[in-house]
Amino acid sequence: MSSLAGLQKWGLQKGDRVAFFLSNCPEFLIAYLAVIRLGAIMVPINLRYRRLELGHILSDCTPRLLFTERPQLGFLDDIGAEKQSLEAILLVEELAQWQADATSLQAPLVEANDLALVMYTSGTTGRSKGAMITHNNVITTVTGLLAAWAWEQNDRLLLCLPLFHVHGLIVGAHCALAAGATILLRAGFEATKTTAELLSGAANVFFAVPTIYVRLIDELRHTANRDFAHMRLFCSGSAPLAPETHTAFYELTGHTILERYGMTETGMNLSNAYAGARVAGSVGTPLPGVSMRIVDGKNQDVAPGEEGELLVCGGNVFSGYWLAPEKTAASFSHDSLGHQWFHTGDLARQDPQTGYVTLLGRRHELIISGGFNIYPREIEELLTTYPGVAEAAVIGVPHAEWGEVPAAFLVCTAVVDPAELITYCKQQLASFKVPRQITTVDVLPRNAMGKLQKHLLKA
Ligand code: MLC
Ligand code: AMP
Repeated sequence: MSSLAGLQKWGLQKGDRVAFFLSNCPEFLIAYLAVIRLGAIMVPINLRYRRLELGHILSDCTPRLLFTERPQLGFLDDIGAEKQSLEAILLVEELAQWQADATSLQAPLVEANDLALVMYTSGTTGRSKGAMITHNNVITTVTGLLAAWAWEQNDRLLLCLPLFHVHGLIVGAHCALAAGATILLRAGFEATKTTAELLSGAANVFFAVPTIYVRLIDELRHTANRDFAHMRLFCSGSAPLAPETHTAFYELTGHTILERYGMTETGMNLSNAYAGARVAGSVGTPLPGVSMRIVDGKNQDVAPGEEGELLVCGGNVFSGYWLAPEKTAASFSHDSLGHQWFHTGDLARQDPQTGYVTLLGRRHELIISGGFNIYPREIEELLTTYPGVAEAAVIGVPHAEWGEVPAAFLVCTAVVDPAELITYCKQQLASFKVPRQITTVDVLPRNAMGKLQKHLLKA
């Protein structure tokens, strides 16, 4: 009996979308592999998403099927017409009932440029965009990482990152599967439990976001046994790893974290060396199959060592945004040889001697909190729907554990109770997007053109 045959028997076809709103569990991976083997497209949804985000994603990618679990059903009840494309909801508890005899299976031909995933990523316009990721994109990232990080069949990856993002799914699960390695899949990260498991010797590879390393360091400061001699690799990515975290982790464990840099749209782009230098504050050099440039505002290459926007090109780069050709066109430029370069929005500088790249910030207003992306515009739009809020500006403020958290500045025409406003936001948006600070101001700082001067709010 197989899930692949079960999904085909149900009628799942090449090009159909299947949304996953599910915690980490083996069934997630089993169903995911079945979906993409049938040429259907998996759409993972962040489990913390609520009414606004869920409604948008379901109405945008119009999935026929949703794979979820009982505790999430209540959040789906909050959504109306936006989920009307759904023909069935498959509960993880019922996956076994969906299996069918594999002898009747006729898996279609799935080609390199067919879509495997549409992954929603925060949008500058307030609504998230679906990044269309092909089988070839996944393969390019995976083959690059297998070579660059010396994956082996006897590796054991402790995977606590969510499977609904590139880091957990592609860097973690796909690489381990492709290497024929073992995945110790966990529902999430818990400092005490995860530390104990890492010390137990069960795993030898660990991937995390910087917030997790900050919490591990806190935990290790009052742990007597810090013997990690069995560990082969600790990696960090998805947000900037503070050099202090890099150093503190080395001092406590004797391991130098390998930092790498990627994006939903591009998979993995750059990495520090596995066998060579792992430089704190740097994301290293391009992975196999990835080319990079650093350009100025006129799209001209900057002089070596100068700052500019990082562009990438290669088989890892996605094929565009779902149903959004204009947004796709705006994110690429072409060089004289006809190569397509994706504009990452990340500002970078490359060391002329070593070739190592340092990320310096972002061109857009993206806030990264604990490895999750937040675009201020989405929160600002919601805040101004609240009675009494006339204008809203959201910025990221530094935070020791999360890296950054959102803070809101409001211009109000009536008295607004911050606690009630926060409750209102939590009903509609993932709680990590809810502003941690709310400040009421008479006016928002604007320039002569009326454009908001967010840097003045930061000051
Ligand atoms: C949870 N909370 C967060 C948060 N995660 N707040 C800010 N930022 C976050 N990232 C809040 C919850 O909303 C909740 O608030 C409270 O913390 C407790 O929730 P929790 O579920 O118990 O949190 P916890 O399990 O401790 O989660 C922390 C975490 C998690 C660091 C383990 O955020 C996480 O798994 N981050 C990894 C994200 C990731 O994989 N990103 C990769 C993107 S891919 P309240 O108010 O409800 O109590 C990518 C490309 C690349 O970027 O390069 O990899
Ligand atoms: P996402 O859209 O969630 O895939 O997030 C991609 C963004 O995360 C990138 O554009 C970077 O801004 C950021 N990012 C990923 N890895 C790193 C890293 N190692 N250091 C700094 N920023 C990172």
